[in-house]
Amino acid sequence: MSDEELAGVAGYMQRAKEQAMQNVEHVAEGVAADTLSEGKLFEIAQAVGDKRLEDLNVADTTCGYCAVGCRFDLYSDGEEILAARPTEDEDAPVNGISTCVKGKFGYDFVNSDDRLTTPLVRDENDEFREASWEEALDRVAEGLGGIRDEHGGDALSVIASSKATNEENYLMGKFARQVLGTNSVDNCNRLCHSSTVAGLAATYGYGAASISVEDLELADCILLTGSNTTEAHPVLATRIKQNVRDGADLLVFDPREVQIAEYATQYSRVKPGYDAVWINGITRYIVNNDLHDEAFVEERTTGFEDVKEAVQEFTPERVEEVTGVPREEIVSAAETIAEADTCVFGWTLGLTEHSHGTENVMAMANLAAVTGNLGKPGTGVSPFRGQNNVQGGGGDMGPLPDNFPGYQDIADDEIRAKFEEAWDCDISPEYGHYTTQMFLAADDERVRGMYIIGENAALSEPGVNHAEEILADLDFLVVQDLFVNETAQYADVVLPACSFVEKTGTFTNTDRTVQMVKQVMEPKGDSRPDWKILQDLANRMGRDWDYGSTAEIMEEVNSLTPLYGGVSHARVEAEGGLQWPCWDKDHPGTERLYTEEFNTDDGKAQMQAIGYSEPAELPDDEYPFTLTTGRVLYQYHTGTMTHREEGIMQYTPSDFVEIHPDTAVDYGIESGDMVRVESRRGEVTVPAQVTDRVGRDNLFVPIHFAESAVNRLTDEEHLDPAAATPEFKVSAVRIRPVKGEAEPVRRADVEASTGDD
Ligand SMILES: Nc1nc2c(c(=O)[nH]1)N[C@H]1C(S)=C(S)[C@@H](COP(=O)(O)OP(=O)(O)OC[C@H]3O[C@@H](n4cnc5c(=O)[nH]c(N)nc54)[C@H](O)[C@@H]3O)O[C@H]1N2
Ligand SMILES: Nc1nc2c(c(=O)[nH]1)N[C@H]1C(S)=C(S)[C@@H](COP(=O)(O)OP(=O)(O)OC[C@H]3O[C@@H](n4cnc5c(=O)[nH]c(N)nc54)[C@H](O)[C@@H]3O)O[C@H]1N2
Ligand code: SF4
Ligand SMILES: [Mo]
Repeated sequence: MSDEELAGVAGYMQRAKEQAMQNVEHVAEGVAADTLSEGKLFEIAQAVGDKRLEDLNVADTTCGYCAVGCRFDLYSDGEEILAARPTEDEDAPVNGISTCVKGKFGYDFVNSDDRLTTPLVRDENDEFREASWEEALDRVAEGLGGIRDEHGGDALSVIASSKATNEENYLMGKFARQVLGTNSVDNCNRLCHSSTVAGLAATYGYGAASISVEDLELADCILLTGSNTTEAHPVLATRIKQNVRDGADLLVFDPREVQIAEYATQYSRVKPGYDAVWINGITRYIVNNDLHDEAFVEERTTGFEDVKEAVQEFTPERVEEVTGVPREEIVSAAETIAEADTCVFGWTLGLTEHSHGTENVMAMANLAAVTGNLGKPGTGVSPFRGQNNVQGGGGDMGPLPDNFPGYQDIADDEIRAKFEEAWDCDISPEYGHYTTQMFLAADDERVRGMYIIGENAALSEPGVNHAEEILADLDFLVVQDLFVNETAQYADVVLPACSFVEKTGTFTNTDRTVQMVKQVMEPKGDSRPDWKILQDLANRMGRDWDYGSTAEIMEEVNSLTPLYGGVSHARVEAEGGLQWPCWDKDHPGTERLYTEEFNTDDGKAQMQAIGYSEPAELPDDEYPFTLTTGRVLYQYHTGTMTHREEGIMQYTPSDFVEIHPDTAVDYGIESGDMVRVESRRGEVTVPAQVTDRVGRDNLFVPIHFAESAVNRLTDEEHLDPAAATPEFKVSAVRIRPVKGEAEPVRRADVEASTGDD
């Protein structure tokens, strides 16, 4: 690099990155690692003179990685993303001047050499060749249209993308129903928080967080479970830690002693798969000792007596026996929650990715209701959502088999008639397939063609050995993505889409805030935003879509979706974000749900008696360990974005298996040794990370690498009965060391610190 370049912003970015990556290597994990404040690593004003800054494009936009919804200015010279700089506080309600390493530096994927820049079609030799948009779209129209005409729309499925904008997801749902004639449209929420959505909707009316992120700092007590907050939602973790430093209590229940546990007033190790048991145990202690909020229960809930009766079996002794949580810890957690004036209940996938996740969530919803912790500042339920736009694009916009936008039930005749009229088509009242069921339905050819947009199903679905066979056997598969990911390898046509830095629209974050996403670069090569691709395709398949911008699409959303009635681009822009429900253009948006009433027929929270179910697959002599799966800070899911970042790859070059030191001794395994992990469905080989973060009988493997695709091990058949979520968090497995070179496990060397950030 020349001196001149080094002096410019690109050089500065490069050096800042190198410095950041060195920091994370050398400073103990926790900190340099989890959130980076602006001042620490990047002073753009100091890096570029005003003159050069004028030559750059700048857009204030929203991060496209996770659902925290950090806001920052992105700088580009038109060729690449040069810098991300958090904006002023008032425009960045969640993050202020912080971001995590992904939002700050994770942009090399945009210009990566293997970025898809033209459409690809399969040729006569079964190889991909480049094609014009005309040819590729014709092939898709023929492929999907042919199946629709011969077998009916039900033979087609669409997987929509929670990476894409709200406006694009609205069109994905509309395309499925209007153009293809199928209700089988779903998205990654099914693999993630759909049991949260089902459980909260059943009890309170809305399947979403009731809080604003600010409540994490207002609460006197926070109960966190099944959430590796510092790695998966780093900026939220920082806010929680701040509150703990200011004196709040933090209770953490997790089978792994994740880093946030270091800050906890109480950490309890739970046996994976039995959460309803300890939650009901806490509720029992509270109601039996009259520690519940009687006035709230009386005025604002129904079902208390049923709940009280149902929890009686969960005595502290029983809870200890089933979950491994010592009885005193149930008592102390219950007392802490009851004594706190305000409490927030936070959770993530440890609670939901089970064959009975909805039950876990409903047990939690009962606990929040009996303690009256809803609708007031510093109280509420907070499922931390996953993908950047899974709340909005994956839920609110209705690319769902059972709901239109705004959670309007497709089986409701009046609602269906409204959409049939607006979209000028017939819509079946029968629910379509959930994502997990699409793959099962394809087995007997009930599904013959799929349109997969921005979802790497070949790695992220449960039981991918089977998913791969299904994808290979489909009559027609079209994939729309930034890369030829593992799923696209099975496609007949691959359409090149744009990433969030190349398009404009909105994302909705984990606390229901709709925020602007703004284009800062032209689409790479011949790639196109998802909404434009859908429009071209709809028009090729006989429709007449004529959207000039995503703002126009949002106007259509406003007219059909009461929750988003007043959410226009102009307002989101002017007000720096708007929280739904926002009923009309004069409505200010909703900071906190349920301040006055619940979204139920009688306005009360409808508590229901909840027992507990066992995980679908229990450990036995043959498969003695319980495997759980999840994430690490630096990597994002199947790696399409983060694997193209050199610094990140140096730091976390592969998946690994966390093994308890006693187990490691039993098997003669040391950190770095290669270990084969086998389930009844498949096997993967990964380096060992010996650590007491996991319990004696548990193992943990991340989900980030195709080479060790952990979903070869997971089970696709036992799904949550209400939400069809798979049991990603529990599989019975066995292990054996395999001979061969030991691999460096960079992350293994890094133990959590008690450092201050
Ligand atoms: N760096 C990074 N951040 C991300 C993502 C990413 O890929 N990388 N993905 C985003 C997405 S889409 C999502 S959904 C979120 C997920 O965010 P998290 O759910 O926090 O992420 P996981 O790593 O899946 O961790 C789940 C936690 O559940 C615990 N757990 C496992 N089994 C059980 C159980 O039976 N009971 C309980 N109580 N806990 C259990 C695990 O030990 C772990 O601490 O992260 C988002 N943020
Ligand atoms: N074992 C196990 N499996 C899991 C989980 C687990 O905890 N354990 N977690 C589950 C969860 S919570 C989730 S959310 C899923 C995640 O699974 P996926 O959603 O399949 O994972 P990603 O790698 O994020 O895939 C997103 C794809 O979208 C592309 N993309 C990015 N932006 C855009 C865009 O704007 N437009 C288009 N068209 N494409 C774009 C990316 O290149 C990538 O191929 O994994 C699930 N699978
Ligand atoms: S915490 Fe999430 S939204 Fe914020 S910068 Fe990191 S990945 Fe982006
Ligand atoms: Mo997710």
